[in-house]
Amino acid sequence: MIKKEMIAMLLAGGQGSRLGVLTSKVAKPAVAFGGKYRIIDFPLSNCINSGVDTVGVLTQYQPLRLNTHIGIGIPWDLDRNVGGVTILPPYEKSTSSEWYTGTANAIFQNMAYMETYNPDYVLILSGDHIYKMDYEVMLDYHKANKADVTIACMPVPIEEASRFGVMITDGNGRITEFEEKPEHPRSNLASMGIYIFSWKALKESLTALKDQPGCDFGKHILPYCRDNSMRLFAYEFNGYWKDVGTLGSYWEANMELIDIIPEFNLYEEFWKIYTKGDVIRPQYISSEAVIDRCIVGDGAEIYGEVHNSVIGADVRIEKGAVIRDSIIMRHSDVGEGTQVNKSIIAENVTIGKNVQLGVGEEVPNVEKPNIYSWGLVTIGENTVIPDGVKV
Ligand code: ADQ
Ligand code: ADP
Repeated sequence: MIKKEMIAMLLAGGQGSRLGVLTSKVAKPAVAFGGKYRIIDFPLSNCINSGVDTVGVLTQYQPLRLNTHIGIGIPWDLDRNVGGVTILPPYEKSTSSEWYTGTANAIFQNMAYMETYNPDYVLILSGDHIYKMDYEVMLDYHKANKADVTIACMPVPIEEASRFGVMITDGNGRITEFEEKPEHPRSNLASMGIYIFSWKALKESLTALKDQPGCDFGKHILPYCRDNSMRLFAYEFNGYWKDVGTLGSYWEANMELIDIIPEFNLYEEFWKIYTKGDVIRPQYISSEAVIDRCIVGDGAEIYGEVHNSVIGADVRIEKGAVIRDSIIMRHSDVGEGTQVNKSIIAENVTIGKNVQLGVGEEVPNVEKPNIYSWGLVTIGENTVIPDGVKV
């Protein structure tokens, strides 16, 4: 048997319904981010930068683009004879066949994959977070504590704590209480949904709860571990971390990239973020173009004005168009004289001439719930907006 000390299981199968039209045709981890990347690039790059070279990616919801993006893992140096990246969709087994009904159920259904590597530790990751983390340092902490489970965590504003799993620890980092998304949180120490399990603890808890419907780490597995006196430790992370699961946080995380000294820096050499690079021509900025505080992807052609925005690869912005505070993903066109304010435009969108986006009423817009949300205009992929439309 091939031995790997720690393998990673990357959960990438959730629907991501809170991202609305952005995820109607694509899994959340495959959503474009930062003008060049897709969200899953961050955990995958963290893996290789941390020396974790065996990663199972659990997919289920709309996996086509995700699969194409990951391929055999070349951009992340995860094309390996032993280990590397493996895409793990649900499959029929001799005794049962079911979809992944929850995060822990998805891992349980891939017991055979994990056993191939005879791991001492399993790192469980989410496919929808923007951050840089050295998982090896977290593993050292796990070992030093002789922990069964280590949960990466961060303090969050108490008003937001109910969106997360929250925990209470004793003076030594040992978790005494854990509650998944409590209505009235008693602590602001939030779980980042990143766990290291010792193999025995993982196998035991997954097996014990194998008949639990929709078995989920936060709701079922962690409470089981706590109730069975396992050693749960909190690993406090103090870098940048953002769960981009809502339109608001997705927009914000993109906008934070264009700060003059960004809190999250894509330009650091020592912790590179890798992505699949399309072979694409260089960008072209015309003499009438005005651009400030922007990220502009390869192959973009800019003839209009762009302020404070993240423009993806191969986006064309025509003369007289004015873009502000917006995200435009790759392969989209913005026509002459069009104004775009505080909008998120998905891939392959064609916007006609003299269109106005972001001038209408703010949220909630009952008539067009798919377009307005969190004060942002959101346009799903492959949309064509005719000349003169106002949204
Ligand atoms: P949530 O953010 O609500 O809470 P969840 O919806 O459980 O996370 O999804 C976690 C990851 O698993 C996502 O990447 C998702 O795509 C994937 N996923 C969901 N269902 C899946 C399935 N059936 N099959 C495969 N993959 C699936 C979690 C924790 C909280 C913690 C937050 C931090 O439960 O305790 O605070 O993450 O963001
Ligand atoms: P994920 O993004 O984790 O894959 P979903 O997007 O499917 O999961 O949503 C998770 C849960 O959050 C759903 O039950 C959804 O109803 C709920 N939710 C919806 N809108 C919001 C919101 N504005 N803030 C927090 N949670 C929300």
